[in-house]
Amino acid sequence: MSTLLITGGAGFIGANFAAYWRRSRPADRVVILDALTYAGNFDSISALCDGEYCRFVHGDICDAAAVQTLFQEHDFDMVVHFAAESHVDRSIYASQVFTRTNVQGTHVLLDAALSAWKSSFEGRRFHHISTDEVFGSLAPEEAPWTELARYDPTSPYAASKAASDFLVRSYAHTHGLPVTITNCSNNYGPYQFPEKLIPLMILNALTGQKLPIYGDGGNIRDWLYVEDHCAAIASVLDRGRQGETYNVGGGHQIPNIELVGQLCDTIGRRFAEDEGLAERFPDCPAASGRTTRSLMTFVRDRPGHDRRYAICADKLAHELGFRAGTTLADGLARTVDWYLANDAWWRRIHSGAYREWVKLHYGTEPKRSLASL
Ligand code: NAD
Ligand code: TDX
Repeated sequence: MSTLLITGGAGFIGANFAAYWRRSRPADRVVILDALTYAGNFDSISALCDGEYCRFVHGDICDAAAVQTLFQEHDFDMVVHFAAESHVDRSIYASQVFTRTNVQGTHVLLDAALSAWKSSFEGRRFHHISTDEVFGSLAPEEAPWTELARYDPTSPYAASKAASDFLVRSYAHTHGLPVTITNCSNNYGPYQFPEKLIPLMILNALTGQKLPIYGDGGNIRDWLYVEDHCAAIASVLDRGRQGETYNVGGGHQIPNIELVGQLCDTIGRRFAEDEGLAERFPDCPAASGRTTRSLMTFVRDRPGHDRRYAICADKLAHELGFRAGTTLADGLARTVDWYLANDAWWRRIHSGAYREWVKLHYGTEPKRSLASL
């Protein structure tokens, strides 16, 4: 039986990971530490938090005193560190908070782990969740990044994640802290905050709003279904070598414009199969038999927009026997189905931040706020 600290467990991937761990390791104890920023959502984890096997702590990873107290109260075997500011666009417009949370917050956690575990590192692990964005941008003909690719972050977000990765590695090298790092590609699935491409497109489509494609829509991402990512992290926690970095990719590279088209077609199929959806989402073009693709709109490009990300996940496959198994078609269908079935989750999301974000990008308010739908 282990005790885990999951930071950022009320966010998208952290909440999925907490659920995955509770399902697969019911005897373990989990403490979720989350500041509940705009991206955190207690609704995503409330069903898991029974107070005994899973406890929620509302707190800031930058608060060194609170973090150290938490390490004294719980004898953590593992830290799985997700907490971060995670949205590239936000880091373009206001990046200071990215340095604070992603760099300083990671530093605070490393110090707390080092201090709590210094008598013996036996059975301990600090696992840091990083991103493929630390490697920069690939040209069309370039091979996917391996773990040996040079760090070349281009956005303030990616730079803050790269800095946090270097801090984690430095604690392993200098102090012998037992760490592992995973650098994953773009995740998608249930509970993702609707500022990221896939949930934004699904919810805009359902509510009849424009589907904003940045630039020419030719930017390529490598999509990883979140449950595959959770299983990959578990395999690294179980069998990964200390001090190592593992890339996690979905193996599905696709230009944004094609991805959004596939999402529109998936939504269209669901409306054709279920007449009740037209009543629930009357503003969606599919409710009146039209294609949702009609909402696709080219908008001003993201400054410094990375052209292509692609991950080589062979090390994870060869060393730990894990490869992501969800096909893109299946993952997108499951994701669309989740947002269709869980509109109570997304309708309750605080609308202020979302409205502000939409205004920043389109210069107009959304037709209706998500909260009032
Ligand atoms: P998210 O934005 O959905 O969630 C982040 C969570 O961290 C939120 O619950 C938020 O409240 C919490 N948080 C933020 N600042 C905090 C602080 N100071 N103290 C405590 N909690 C705080 O992010 P996500 O998409 O779930 O990403 C999780 C991790 O995975 C991040 O480290 C991110 O860099 C990395 N990552 C994400 C993706 C992706 O596609 N989403 C891809 C690669 C890597
Ligand atoms: O409205 C949009 N229109 C659009 O064309 C949005 C929100 C995005 N895009 C494009 C930009 C990217 O090319 O879609 C692609 C994906 O965008 P995001 O969802 O913002 O993800 P990205 O910038 O690729 O970063 C993501 O992957 C790596 C996560 O947000 C990061 O946390 C992770 O580290």
